[in-house]
Amino acid sequence: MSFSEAAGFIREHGRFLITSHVNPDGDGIGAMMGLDWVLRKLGKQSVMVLESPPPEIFGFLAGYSRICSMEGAGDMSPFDIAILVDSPTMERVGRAVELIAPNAAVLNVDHHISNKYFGQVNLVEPTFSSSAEMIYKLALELGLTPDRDCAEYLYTGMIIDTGRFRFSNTSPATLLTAAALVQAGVRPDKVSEGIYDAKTLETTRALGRFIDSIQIHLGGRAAVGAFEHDFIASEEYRHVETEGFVNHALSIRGVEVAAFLKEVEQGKTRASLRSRGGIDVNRLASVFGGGGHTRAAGCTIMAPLDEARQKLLEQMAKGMD
Ligand SMILES: [Mn+2]
Repeated sequence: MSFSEAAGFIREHGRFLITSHVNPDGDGIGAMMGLDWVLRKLGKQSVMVLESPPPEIFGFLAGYSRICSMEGAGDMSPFDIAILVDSPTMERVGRAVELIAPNAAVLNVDHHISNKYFGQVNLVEPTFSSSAEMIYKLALELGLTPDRDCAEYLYTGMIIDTGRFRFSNTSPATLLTAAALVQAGVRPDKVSEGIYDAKTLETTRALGRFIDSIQIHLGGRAAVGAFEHDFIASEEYRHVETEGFVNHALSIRGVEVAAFLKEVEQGKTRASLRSRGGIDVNRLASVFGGGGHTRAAGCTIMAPLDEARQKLLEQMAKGMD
């Protein structure tokens, strides 16, 4: 499916729901907001809804309050037209799926290699760094050049998914798009400060806790850090944003694969996985029903923390020679 077909889908409809996966990262948020800007520029109606309130850390983006949660959506009726961004499956949007009418026309815009092609129109491009980078190309396809606000949304998505242009998904095209966004008025220092230098004290303390929790396994090739359920359920944790924590485990010399485990509910452990190349964490995550990208993926393991760690390490060992 091409960008022109996705553009055609947008042109032929008038009122859209935009949503993304639960616990959205900066790419989910940036791509949603960029797409919302595009639709409104075209004179369309657009509503952004996520299962839960969006992470506060992206609150510096102009118009951020346009994003509502399912709770904030109240008794909004289901939409006939929906666009999912950065979500590999329909289920990943969580309860926001209730706002998509059963017979709705769905456009699926995503760059996850694990994408399940669930839409009527599927624009799935795993070679793109981020969904935000895809939205930039889609905007051009629709004859629009992002203004500074829109450029900031898309730039935010791109720096999150490329780790500030450090990861292997940073292609020449990624950097050319980033250059165009800076040309459009993005201040890289301002965006970077907004995301990386505006942490809550609880987040910085939690990073220390995460780093302390790291254990090395599989002869030094795997690093696993974890938060127990008690901490996750605490009042303090409500002010913690864990985006990027797992990379501290991956940055240890000799480590090829890293995991951040969170026992989100008793007996239910969420795993964020990162790899430097040798191990395909999309495949690793898929063993547990998750997915993502070759070097960044996630899954939920239906087991308490210690058991989840053991299961994961067994699968990691299988992926090594
Ligand atoms: Mn993404």
